[in-house]
Amino acid sequence: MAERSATVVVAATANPHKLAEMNAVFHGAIELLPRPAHVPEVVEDADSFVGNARLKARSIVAATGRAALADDSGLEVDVLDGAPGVESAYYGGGDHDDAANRARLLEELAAVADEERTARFRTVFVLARPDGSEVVAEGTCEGRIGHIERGSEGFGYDPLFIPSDSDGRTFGEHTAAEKNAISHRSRACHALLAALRA
Ligand code: ITT
Repeated sequence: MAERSATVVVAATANPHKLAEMNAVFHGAIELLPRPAHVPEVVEDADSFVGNARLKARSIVAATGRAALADDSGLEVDVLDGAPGVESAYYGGGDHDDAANRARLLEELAAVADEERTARFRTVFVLARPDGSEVVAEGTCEGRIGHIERGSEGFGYDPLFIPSDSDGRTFGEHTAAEKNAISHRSRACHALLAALRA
């Protein structure tokens, strides 16, 4: 039987952690070409993950004329009505200042008891094509927010996020392979692969 050929897309992300996680799960089934250096960062001003992922993917399609894959993702904390959500990257005031983002989150939750610290990571992919068509896929990972930072693996909010599907360690204390087995991003990757096969 002939092997199915890989889908080749330009990666919209400028975040090397995301890229590494995606490549580990796609394992070549989707080949990610590097984001061209000349493409300016898009202003992510949509009010939803899918809206921002579409903005990012479409800007790459416009600049390259090729299909592009964008991931917009973030953390939704129930007691904060879903915040930081689409503001996850700059919740602490800076731009992608992970330490400041985590510090603000701990501050907002200072008086919140364990059972009310439920949260989830969400990833939404938009694969946009030059003909205007697109494929959307999503993945979530349920968990809760710890009281202190633990571990130095991963990125962003990982040292504070304790996934429900594991043993009480934060994502910061999971190896890359362990995180990829249960993460929102890997679930979104599998959903995207399934949608492309359908
Ligand atoms: P691109 O837009 O270039 O893809 P980005 O880092 O700006 O990269 P987002 O706009 O989607 O990505 O912001 C996502 C933020 O949410 C990110 O900066 C982290 O703070 C957080 N985040 C997303 N996925 C995460 C994960 O797997 N672990 C920890 N934090 C995560």
